[in-house]
Amino acid sequence: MFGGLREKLKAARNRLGSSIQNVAVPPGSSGPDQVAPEPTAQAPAADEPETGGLRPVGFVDKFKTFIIDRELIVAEKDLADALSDLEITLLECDVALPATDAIIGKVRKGLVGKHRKIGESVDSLVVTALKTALIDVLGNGFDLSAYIRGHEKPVKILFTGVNGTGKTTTVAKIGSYLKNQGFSVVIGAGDTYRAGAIEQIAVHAERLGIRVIQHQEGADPSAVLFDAVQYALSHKIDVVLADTAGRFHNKANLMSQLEKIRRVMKPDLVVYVDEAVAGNDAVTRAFEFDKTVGADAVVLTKADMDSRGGAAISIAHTIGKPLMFLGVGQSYDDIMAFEPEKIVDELLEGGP
Ligand SMILES: Nc1nc2c(ncn2[C@@H]2O[C@H](COP(=O)(O)OP(=O)(O)OP(=O)(O)O)[C@@H](O)[C@H]2O)c(=O)[nH]1
Ligand SMILES: [Mg+2]
Repeated sequence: MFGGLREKLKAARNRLGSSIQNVAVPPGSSGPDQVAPEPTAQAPAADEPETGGLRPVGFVDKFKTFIIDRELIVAEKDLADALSDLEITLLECDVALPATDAIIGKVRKGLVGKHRKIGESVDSLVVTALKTALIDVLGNGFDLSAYIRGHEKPVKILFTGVNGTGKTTTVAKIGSYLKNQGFSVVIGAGDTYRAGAIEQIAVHAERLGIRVIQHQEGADPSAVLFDAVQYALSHKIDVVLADTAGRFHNKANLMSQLEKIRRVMKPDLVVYVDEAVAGNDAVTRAFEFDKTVGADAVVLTKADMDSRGGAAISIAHTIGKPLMFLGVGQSYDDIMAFEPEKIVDELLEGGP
Protein backbone atom coordinates (compact mmCIF):
# COMPACT_ATOMS: atom_id res chain seq x y z
CA MET A 1 0.00 0.00 0.00
CA PHE A 2 1.31 3.44 -1.02
CA GLY A 3 4.71 1.90 -1.90
CA GLY A 4 5.49 4.51 -4.56
CA LEU A 5 4.77 7.37 -2.19
CA ARG A 6 6.87 5.75 0.53
CA GLU A 7 9.88 5.46 -1.81
CA LYS A 8 9.50 9.01 -3.06
CA LEU A 9 9.16 10.37 0.45
CA LYS A 10 12.38 8.60 1.32
CA ALA A 11 14.15 10.49 -1.45
CA ALA A 12 12.54 13.79 -0.40
CA ARG A 13 13.53 13.14 3.20
CA ASN A 14 17.11 12.50 2.09
CA ARG A 15 17.15 15.68 0.09
CA LEU A 16 15.88 17.73 3.03
CA GLY A 17 18.45 16.13 5.30
CA SER A 18 21.22 16.85 2.81
CA SER A 19 20.18 20.48 2.57
CA ILE A 20 20.24 20.91 6.31
CA GLN A 21 23.51 19.06 6.65
CA ASN A 22 24.88 21.29 3.94
CA VAL A 23 24.12 24.33 6.07
CA ALA A 24 25.66 22.72 9.08
CA VAL A 25 28.78 21.50 7.31
CA PRO A 26 29.56 23.66 4.29
CA PRO A 27 31.18 21.73 1.45
CA GLY A 28 34.95 21.65 1.75
CA SER A 29 35.05 22.42 5.44
CA SER A 30 35.15 20.11 8.37
CA GLY A 31 32.17 22.02 9.64
CA PRO A 32 31.30 24.56 12.24
CA ASP A 33 30.85 23.48 15.76
CA GLN A 34 27.06 23.23 15.52
CA VAL A 35 27.30 19.61 14.54
CA ALA A 36 29.69 16.91 15.49
CA PRO A 37 30.02 13.37 14.26
CA GLU A 38 29.24 10.64 16.72
CA PRO A 39 32.39 8.91 17.89
CA THR A 40 31.63 5.95 15.64
CA ALA A 41 30.25 7.99 12.76
CA GLN A 42 31.89 8.13 9.40
CA ALA A 43 32.69 11.67 8.35
CA PRO A 44 32.19 12.45 4.66
CA ALA A 45 35.11 11.10 2.70
CA ALA A 46 37.61 13.77 1.70
CA ASP A 47 37.44 12.64 -1.90
CA GLU A 48 33.66 12.64 -2.05
CA PRO A 49 32.59 14.47 -5.22
CA GLU A 50 31.29 17.96 -4.63
CA THR A 51 28.18 19.06 -6.43
CA GLY A 52 28.69 22.75 -5.98
CA GLY A 53 25.59 23.43 -3.93
CA LEU A 54 23.73 20.66 -2.25
CA ARG A 55 25.36 17.39 -1.52
CA PRO A 56 24.16 14.34 -3.39
CA VAL A 57 21.42 12.26 -1.91
CA GLY A 58 23.85 9.42 -1.13
CA PHE A 59 25.44 11.70 1.42
CA VAL A 60 22.43 11.20 3.61
CA ASP A 61 23.58 7.81 4.76
CA LYS A 62 26.13 9.86 6.61
CA PHE A 63 23.95 12.78 7.69
CA LYS A 64 21.86 10.59 9.86
CA THR A 65 24.94 9.88 11.94
CA PHE A 66 25.54 13.56 12.72
CA ILE A 67 24.17 14.84 15.93
CA ILE A 68 22.96 18.34 16.51
CA ASP A 69 24.55 19.05 19.83
CA ARG A 70 24.37 22.82 19.92
CA GLU A 71 22.44 25.15 17.71
CA LEU A 72 21.52 24.80 14.07
CA ILE A 73 20.02 27.65 12.10
CA VAL A 74 18.14 26.75 8.92
CA ALA A 75 17.07 29.55 6.59
CA GLU A 76 14.19 29.34 4.14
CA LYS A 77 16.54 29.57 1.16
CA ASP A 78 18.51 26.56 2.39
CA LEU A 79 15.43 24.40 1.91
CA ALA A 80 14.03 25.91 -1.27
CA ASP A 81 15.27 23.18 -3.64
CA ALA A 82 14.46 20.32 -1.33
CA LEU A 83 10.96 21.65 -0.66
CA SER A 84 10.41 22.10 -4.36
CA ASP A 85 11.39 18.42 -4.82
CA LEU A 86 8.95 17.45 -2.09
CA GLU A 87 6.22 19.45 -3.78
CA ILE A 88 6.80 17.68 -7.10
CA THR A 89 6.86 14.32 -5.33
CA LEU A 90 3.50 14.95 -3.69
CA LEU A 91 1.89 16.22 -6.88
CA GLU A 92 3.27 13.24 -8.84
CA CYS A 93 1.64 10.98 -6.25
CA ASP A 94 -1.70 12.69 -6.91
CA VAL A 95 -1.84 14.59 -3.64
CA ALA A 96 -4.29 17.44 -4.30
CA LEU A 97 -2.79 20.91 -4.64
CA PRO A 98 -4.30 22.41 -1.45
CA ALA A 99 -3.03 19.45 0.58
CA THR A 100 0.38 19.67 -1.08
CA ASP A 101 0.61 23.37 -0.27
CA ALA A 102 -0.39 22.70 3.31
CA ILE A 103 2.22 19.95 3.73
CA ILE A 104 5.01 22.08 2.21
CA GLY A 105 4.06 25.04 4.44
CA LYS A 106 4.05 22.90 7.55
CA VAL A 107 7.38 21.19 6.76
CA ARG A 108 8.94 24.60 6.07
CA LYS A 109 7.60 25.91 9.35
CA GLY A 110 8.89 22.84 11.15
CA LEU A 111 12.41 23.17 9.81
CA VAL A 112 13.17 26.84 9.25
CA GLY A 113 14.66 28.62 12.22
CA LYS A 114 16.78 27.67 15.16
CA HIS A 115 17.10 24.13 16.38
CA ARG A 116 18.62 23.41 19.68
CA LYS A 117 17.98 19.76 20.29
CA ILE A 118 20.69 18.04 22.17
CA GLY A 119 21.50 14.67 20.71
CA GLU A 120 19.05 14.75 17.82
CA SER A 121 20.17 13.70 14.36
CA VAL A 122 19.43 15.78 11.29
CA ASP A 123 17.31 12.94 9.96
CA SER A 124 15.11 12.80 13.02
CA LEU A 125 14.62 16.56 12.73
CA VAL A 126 13.40 16.04 9.16
CA VAL A 127 11.23 13.06 10.05
CA THR A 128 9.56 14.98 12.88
CA ALA A 129 8.75 17.87 10.52
CA LEU A 130 7.38 15.53 7.82
CA LYS A 131 5.38 13.51 10.32
CA THR A 132 3.81 16.55 11.95
CA ALA A 133 2.90 18.01 8.57
CA LEU A 134 1.37 14.79 7.23
CA ILE A 135 -0.59 14.03 10.40
CA ASP A 136 -1.98 17.58 10.41
CA VAL A 137 -3.18 17.24 6.84
CA LEU A 138 -4.61 13.74 7.34
CA GLY A 139 -6.91 14.97 10.11
CA ASN A 140 -8.21 12.86 12.96
CA GLY A 141 -9.91 9.98 11.18
CA PHE A 142 -13.32 8.85 12.42
CA ASP A 143 -13.79 6.27 15.15
CA LEU A 144 -16.99 4.54 14.04
CA SER A 145 -17.24 2.25 17.06
CA ALA A 146 -16.95 5.19 19.46
CA TYR A 147 -19.56 7.09 17.44
CA ILE A 148 -21.99 4.15 17.62
CA ARG A 149 -21.40 3.66 21.34
CA GLY A 150 -22.18 7.31 22.00
CA HIS A 151 -25.25 7.53 19.79
CA GLU A 152 -28.92 6.67 20.07
CA LYS A 153 -29.71 3.32 18.36
CA PRO A 154 -30.20 2.32 15.68
CA VAL A 155 -27.38 4.24 14.08
CA LYS A 156 -28.32 4.57 10.42
CA ILE A 157 -25.47 4.70 7.93
CA LEU A 158 -26.02 5.42 4.25
CA PHE A 159 -23.31 4.50 1.75
CA THR A 160 -23.07 6.48 -1.48
CA GLY A 161 -20.68 6.88 -4.37
CA VAL A 162 -20.07 6.27 -8.05
CA ASN A 163 -20.32 2.89 -9.79
CA GLY A 164 -18.03 0.01 -9.00
CA THR A 165 -15.90 1.66 -6.36
CA GLY A 166 -16.61 -0.92 -3.65
CA LYS A 167 -19.72 0.29 -1.79
CA THR A 168 -21.36 -3.12 -1.47
CA THR A 169 -18.12 -4.80 -0.45
CA THR A 170 -17.54 -2.01 2.08
CA VAL A 171 -21.02 -2.46 3.55
CA ALA A 172 -20.24 -6.16 4.03
CA LYS A 173 -16.77 -5.46 5.49
CA ILE A 174 -18.11 -2.84 7.90
CA GLY A 175 -20.95 -5.20 8.86
CA SER A 176 -18.38 -7.83 9.72
CA TYR A 177 -16.15 -5.30 11.54
CA LEU A 178 -19.05 -4.03 13.66
CA LYS A 179 -20.27 -7.55 14.42
CA ASN A 180 -16.78 -8.38 15.66
CA GLN A 181 -16.97 -5.33 17.89
CA GLY A 182 -20.14 -6.70 19.46
CA PHE A 183 -22.74 -4.57 17.66
CA SER A 184 -25.88 -6.03 16.08
CA VAL A 185 -26.29 -5.09 12.43
CA VAL A 186 -28.93 -5.16 9.70
CA ILE A 187 -28.22 -4.43 6.05
CA GLY A 188 -30.68 -2.68 3.72
CA ALA A 189 -30.36 -3.79 0.08
CA GLY A 190 -30.87 -0.30 -1.30
CA ASP A 191 -29.43 -1.00 -4.75
CA THR A 192 -32.60 -2.09 -6.50
CA TYR A 193 -31.31 -0.71 -9.79
CA ARG A 194 -28.40 -2.85 -10.99
CA ALA A 195 -29.19 -6.42 -12.01
CA GLY A 196 -27.73 -8.84 -9.49
CA ALA A 197 -27.08 -6.18 -6.85
CA ILE A 198 -29.66 -7.54 -4.38
CA GLU A 199 -28.29 -11.09 -4.70
CA GLN A 200 -24.74 -9.76 -4.27
CA ILE A 201 -25.42 -8.09 -0.92
CA ALA A 202 -27.67 -10.97 0.19
CA VAL A 203 -24.84 -13.46 -0.39
CA HIS A 204 -22.42 -11.33 1.64
CA ALA A 205 -24.97 -10.96 4.43
CA GLU A 206 -25.67 -14.67 4.55
CA ARG A 207 -21.98 -15.51 4.76
CA LEU A 208 -21.60 -13.02 7.60
CA GLY A 209 -24.73 -14.10 9.44
CA ILE A 210 -26.26 -10.62 9.07
CA ARG A 211 -29.95 -10.07 8.36
CA VAL A 212 -30.64 -8.31 5.05
CA ILE A 213 -33.85 -6.43 4.25
CA GLN A 214 -34.65 -6.57 0.54
CA HIS A 215 -37.41 -5.88 -1.97
CA GLN A 216 -37.68 -6.78 -5.66
CA GLU A 217 -35.37 -5.39 -8.33
CA GLY A 218 -36.74 -2.03 -9.50
CA ALA A 219 -38.44 -1.26 -6.16
CA ASP A 220 -38.11 2.17 -4.56
CA PRO A 221 -34.85 2.10 -2.56
CA SER A 222 -36.31 4.55 -0.03
CA ALA A 223 -38.98 2.00 0.84
CA VAL A 224 -36.42 -0.78 1.29
CA LEU A 225 -34.25 1.34 3.55
CA PHE A 226 -37.27 2.58 5.50
CA ASP A 227 -38.14 -1.07 6.15
CA ALA A 228 -34.58 -1.79 7.23
CA VAL A 229 -34.82 1.01 9.81
CA GLN A 230 -38.20 -0.27 11.04
CA TYR A 231 -36.73 -3.75 11.39
CA ALA A 232 -33.82 -2.36 13.42
CA LEU A 233 -36.21 -0.42 15.68
CA SER A 234 -38.46 -3.36 16.34
CA HIS A 235 -35.57 -5.79 16.88
CA LYS A 236 -33.36 -3.39 18.86
CA ILE A 237 -30.56 -3.62 16.31
CA ASP A 238 -27.63 -1.25 16.88
CA VAL A 239 -26.72 -0.36 13.30
CA VAL A 240 -28.41 -0.14 9.89
CA LEU A 241 -26.04 -0.28 6.93
CA ALA A 242 -27.70 0.95 3.73
CA ASP A 243 -26.23 -0.09 0.40
CA THR A 244 -27.18 2.03 -2.61
CA ALA A 245 -26.74 1.91 -6.37
CA GLY A 246 -23.68 3.57 -7.88
CA ARG A 247 -24.34 6.95 -9.41
CA PHE A 248 -22.54 9.99 -10.74
CA HIS A 249 -23.19 13.33 -9.09
CA ASN A 250 -24.20 14.91 -12.42
CA LYS A 251 -27.09 12.48 -12.99
CA ALA A 252 -29.92 14.60 -11.62
CA ASN A 253 -32.57 11.88 -11.42
CA LEU A 254 -30.31 9.50 -9.50
CA MET A 255 -29.17 12.25 -7.18
CA SER A 256 -32.75 13.24 -6.42
CA GLN A 257 -33.44 9.57 -5.65
CA LEU A 258 -30.61 9.75 -3.13
CA GLU A 259 -32.13 12.93 -1.75
CA LYS A 260 -35.41 11.05 -1.26
CA ILE A 261 -33.59 8.19 0.48
CA ARG A 262 -32.09 10.77 2.84
CA ARG A 263 -35.47 12.27 3.63
CA VAL A 264 -37.12 8.91 4.23
CA MET A 265 -34.34 7.05 6.01
CA LYS A 266 -32.91 10.03 7.92
CA PRO A 267 -29.37 8.64 8.12
CA ASP A 268 -27.15 9.60 11.03
CA LEU A 269 -24.11 9.29 8.81
CA VAL A 270 -23.68 9.54 5.07
CA VAL A 271 -20.50 7.77 4.04
CA TYR A 272 -18.97 8.53 0.68
CA VAL A 273 -17.13 5.54 -0.81
CA ASP A 274 -14.54 5.87 -3.55
CA GLU A 275 -11.43 4.02 -4.62
CA ALA A 276 -7.97 5.17 -3.58
CA VAL A 277 -6.64 4.24 -7.02
CA ALA A 278 -8.77 7.01 -8.55
CA GLY A 279 -6.40 9.60 -7.04
CA ASN A 280 -7.50 13.17 -7.65
CA ASP A 281 -10.72 12.01 -9.35
CA ALA A 282 -11.82 10.50 -6.04
CA VAL A 283 -11.15 13.81 -4.29
CA THR A 284 -13.13 15.78 -6.88
CA ARG A 285 -16.04 13.35 -6.80
CA ALA A 286 -16.15 13.33 -3.01
CA PHE A 287 -16.31 17.11 -3.10
CA GLU A 288 -19.21 17.03 -5.58
CA PHE A 289 -21.16 14.41 -3.61
CA ASP A 290 -20.65 16.36 -0.43
CA LYS A 291 -22.00 19.46 -2.17
CA THR A 292 -25.09 17.75 -3.56
CA VAL A 293 -26.20 15.17 -0.97
CA GLY A 294 -23.71 15.70 1.83
CA ALA A 295 -21.08 13.40 3.28
CA ASP A 296 -20.03 12.96 6.89
CA ALA A 297 -17.09 10.65 6.32
CA VAL A 298 -15.19 8.90 3.55
CA VAL A 299 -14.07 5.33 2.90
CA LEU A 300 -11.35 4.75 0.32
CA THR A 301 -11.28 1.24 -1.11
CA LYS A 302 -8.59 -0.58 -3.10
CA ALA A 303 -5.81 1.07 -1.12
CA ASP A 304 -4.03 -2.29 -1.51
CA MET A 305 -3.75 -1.56 -5.23
CA ASP A 306 -2.73 2.06 -4.81
CA SER A 307 0.93 2.91 -4.96
CA ARG A 308 0.59 6.69 -4.98
CA GLY A 309 -1.53 7.30 -1.87
CA GLY A 310 -2.58 10.76 -3.08
CA ALA A 311 -6.30 10.42 -2.44
CA ALA A 312 -5.73 9.03 1.05
CA ILE A 313 -3.37 11.86 1.90
CA SER A 314 -5.51 14.67 0.56
CA ILE A 315 -9.18 13.76 0.67
CA ALA A 316 -9.91 14.74 4.29
CA HIS A 317 -8.03 18.01 3.98
CA THR A 318 -9.59 18.90 0.65
CA ILE A 319 -13.23 18.16 1.39
CA GLY A 320 -13.08 18.77 5.13
CA LYS A 321 -14.61 15.38 6.01
CA PRO A 322 -12.74 12.65 7.86
CA LEU A 323 -11.45 9.47 6.33
CA MET A 324 -13.02 6.56 8.22
CA PHE A 325 -11.67 3.34 6.70
CA LEU A 326 -9.32 2.12 4.02
CA GLY A 327 -10.31 -0.97 2.04
CA VAL A 328 -7.19 -3.06 1.61
CA GLY A 329 -8.31 -6.19 -0.23
CA GLN A 330 -11.22 -8.36 -1.22
CA SER A 331 -11.87 -10.32 1.97
CA TYR A 332 -14.12 -9.23 4.77
CA ASP A 333 -11.20 -8.54 7.09
CA ASP A 334 -9.45 -6.35 4.53
CA ILE A 335 -10.53 -3.09 6.09
CA MET A 336 -8.45 -0.76 8.24
CA ALA A 337 -9.80 1.91 10.54
CA PHE A 338 -8.01 5.03 9.35
CA GLU A 339 -5.46 6.03 11.96
CA PRO A 340 -3.33 8.93 10.70
CA GLU A 341 -0.35 8.28 12.98
CA LYS A 342 -0.15 4.65 11.95
CA ILE A 343 -0.34 5.52 8.25
CA VAL A 344 2.35 8.19 8.57
CA ASP A 345 4.61 5.87 10.58
CA GLU A 346 4.29 3.31 7.80
CA LEU A 347 5.02 5.92 5.15
CA LEU A 348 8.16 7.07 6.93
CA GLU A 349 9.22 3.72 8.34
CA GLY A 350 12.81 2.57 8.07
CA GLY A 351 15.92 4.63 7.66
CA PRO A 352 16.63 7.09 4.92
N1 LIG B 1 -8.46 -5.02 -4.20
C1 LIG B 1 -9.59 -4.55 -3.69
N2 LIG B 1 -10.75 -4.75 -4.32
C2 LIG B 1 -11.88 -4.27 -3.77
C3 LIG B 1 -11.87 -3.54 -2.55
N3 LIG B 1 -13.14 -3.18 -2.28
C4 LIG B 1 -13.89 -3.65 -3.28
N4 LIG B 1 -13.15 -4.32 -4.19
C5 LIG B 1 -13.58 -4.96 -5.43
O1 LIG B 1 -14.16 -3.99 -6.28
C6 LIG B 1 -15.16 -4.60 -7.09
C7 LIG B 1 -16.42 -3.74 -7.01
O2 LIG B 1 -16.93 -3.83 -5.69
P1 LIG B 1 -18.44 -3.57 -5.32
O3 LIG B 1 -18.53 -3.65 -3.85
O4 LIG B 1 -19.36 -4.44 -6.10
O5 LIG B 1 -18.60 -2.07 -5.82
P2 LIG B 1 -19.91 -1.15 -5.82
O6 LIG B 1 -19.45 0.23 -5.57
O7 LIG B 1 -20.90 -1.70 -4.88
O8 LIG B 1 -20.39 -1.32 -7.32
P3 LIG B 1 -21.83 -0.87 -7.92
O9 LIG B 1 -22.86 -1.38 -6.99
O10 LIG B 1 -21.89 -1.54 -9.26
O11 LIG B 1 -21.81 0.61 -8.02
C8 LIG B 1 -15.33 -6.01 -6.57
O12 LIG B 1 -14.64 -6.89 -7.42
C9 LIG B 1 -14.69 -5.98 -5.19
O13 LIG B 1 -14.18 -7.21 -4.79
C10 LIG B 1 -10.61 -3.33 -1.90
O14 LIG B 1 -10.48 -2.69 -0.85
N5 LIG B 1 -9.51 -3.85 -2.52
MG1 LIG C 1 -22.91 -2.20 -5.17
